[in-house]
Amino acid sequence: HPRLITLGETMVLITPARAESLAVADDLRLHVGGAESNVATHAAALGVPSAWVGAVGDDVLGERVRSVIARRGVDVQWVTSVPGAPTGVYFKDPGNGVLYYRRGSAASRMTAESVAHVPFESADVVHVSGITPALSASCAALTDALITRVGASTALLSFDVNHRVPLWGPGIAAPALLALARRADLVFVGLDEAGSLWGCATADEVRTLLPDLSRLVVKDGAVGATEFDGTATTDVTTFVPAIPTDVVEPIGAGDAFAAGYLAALLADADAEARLRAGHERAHPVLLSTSDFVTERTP
Ligand code: KDG
Repeated sequence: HPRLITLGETMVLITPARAESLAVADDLRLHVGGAESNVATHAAALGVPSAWVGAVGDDVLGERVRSVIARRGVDVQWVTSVPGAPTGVYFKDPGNGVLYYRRGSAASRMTAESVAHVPFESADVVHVSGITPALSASCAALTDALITRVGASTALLSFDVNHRVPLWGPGIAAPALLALARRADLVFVGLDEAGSLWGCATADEVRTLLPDLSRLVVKDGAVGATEFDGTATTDVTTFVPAIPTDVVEPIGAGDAFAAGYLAALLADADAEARLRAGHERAHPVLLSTSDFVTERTP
């Protein structure tokens, strides 16, 4: 049985071969990426038996997504192929964010029914993110149903807020993502996104918005990460500074952080070790233009 099951969209990723803008790059590389399969990939590399659940097109790109994730040691047995719907694609423009070609993708057609057979309840941790509810109405319903399903089991529901601005209409993300976060067992959120979504200026202010959550991790980029463990009335707060880094590209680092943290949590590490494991996993990703590089010299 996988100890960690993640669910979300994984896409074909196109990046310039060198660290230059898509506006001028002639040589491109084809990768595979997606926040939740990135988490499963990093966790598997850390020795945690991990599965990723998603849907891909019934096409060569879908086959590529599935086989690349499998080759990284992640269990893909519950990944489905959707006839007639494309595999999502995104481009990464180094230093300038992402461009999505994913509307109507196979993953956007996932439903609660399409994952009914996946044994989420037998995992220790089920990890989802705030990207999935933004993909389509059926994916929003799926996220809602999955949180209810996992909430009724012994598995821990881990939620990374992962606010992806281009996927949401104005004013919709803030209440939707807050409502989902309140129902999780563990939430990861960047202080920057908590600021833009909910107007929070400090980790304590995020905690005030999520008072009943048993565990909250607020990541403040180059400064460090804070974990709140307990409830707002009996809280243990732990802060671990980030590893000093000349950041090349932040995309994907949050996924690595979550995986490092979750692997440590599954190994019964204490709060300080959990946060340290997150930083240590994120560090090489921050020094790279890839979502999932684990070892690399800048
Ligand atoms: O966390 C990194 C992700 O943002 C990236 O891999 C693309 O999954 C992706 C998304 O939906 O933004």
